[in-house]
Amino acid sequence: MKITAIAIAMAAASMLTASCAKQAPAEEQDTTTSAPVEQLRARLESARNEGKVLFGHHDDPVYGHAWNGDEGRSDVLEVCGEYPAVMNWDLGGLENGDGANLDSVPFDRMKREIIAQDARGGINSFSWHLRHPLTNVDSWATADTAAVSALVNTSEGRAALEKSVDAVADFFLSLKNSEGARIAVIFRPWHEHTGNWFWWGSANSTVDDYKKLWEITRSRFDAKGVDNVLWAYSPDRCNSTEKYLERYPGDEYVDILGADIYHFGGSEGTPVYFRDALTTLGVAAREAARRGKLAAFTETGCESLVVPDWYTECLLPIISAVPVSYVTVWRNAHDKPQHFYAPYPGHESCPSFVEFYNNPVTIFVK
Ligand code: BMA
Repeated sequence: MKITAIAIAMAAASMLTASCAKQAPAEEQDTTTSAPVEQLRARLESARNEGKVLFGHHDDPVYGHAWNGDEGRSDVLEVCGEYPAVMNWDLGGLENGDGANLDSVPFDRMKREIIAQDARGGINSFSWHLRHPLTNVDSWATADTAAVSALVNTSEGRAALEKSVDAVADFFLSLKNSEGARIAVIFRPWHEHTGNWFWWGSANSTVDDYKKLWEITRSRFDAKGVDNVLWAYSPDRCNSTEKYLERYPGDEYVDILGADIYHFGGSEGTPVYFRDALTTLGVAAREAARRGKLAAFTETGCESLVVPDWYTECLLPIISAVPVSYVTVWRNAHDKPQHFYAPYPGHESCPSFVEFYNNPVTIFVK
């Protein structure tokens, strides 16, 4: 199985290197005086141009496998000695004024960790599993096929959506470093919309209505003067360029072309994971190069690391083959023992992870 997977990766890699030549930035960025968001863009471009990939982990320093809320901890740090370069956070709950997000991470703690991650030279990225602004059902409630239309095509819905979006915009505006400068971040709204597990998924939204979600989100951010966000577009697996771009809101809305693709089915699932990740990320990287944008593997993972050498045998070949600037794996839940995507001390996947960490392709926070 392993040999098959590697053979697929090698074949796809040679195909991809032929078609996704790494691009030089259009012009040299002055990273000392440019706006924080341009400095962030330049960092991601330079990682790509050097053939390197920043490693990220969701909710990394606030909880992990069998611990919650401690200070100064991180499963990644405890396994390899360094924090991830990218920390992903989820803003679900912020739209309702909750004190903690949907996974019980207090927003004040999150903010402290965002500032700390920025201060140590790291990057912060955000997903948003929001509740429906009109009906208040959670992101996974898919029964209402008019869920998106009601928000973007009625004045009542639009007002509710704008209120939710404004809460996120205000949160980003409030992220400042110790010198009072805004911290640049990556925002990845309306993600995995090509699937059907969120109320903004393709079964519950026309193409035009989905694009309106982006337009309204962006117009509220612009109205509030949010200038510290890079926008990431992240469908689920797509088997063609047409599928990938079907709901793409437009170059004026997107800075990073991503994809969220998980490894299912243990070793048996490895060839499918390689095929889907390489195909979808191949499209993302090609389109990013063509449009002068960045590409990223915005979400991935193999739950429970049931393939113990997953980091070196699966993830590393993929991110080495496609010019993505960063890769983010999902969370290590503290209250669900099987729900983890990064190793924790003592887990059998640690040697593979440490090898991944030591590989010259990967970048952690230092
Ligand atoms: C899912 C799982 C859930 C979690 C949700 C939002 O993938 O991790 O346990 O509540 O994401 O973060």
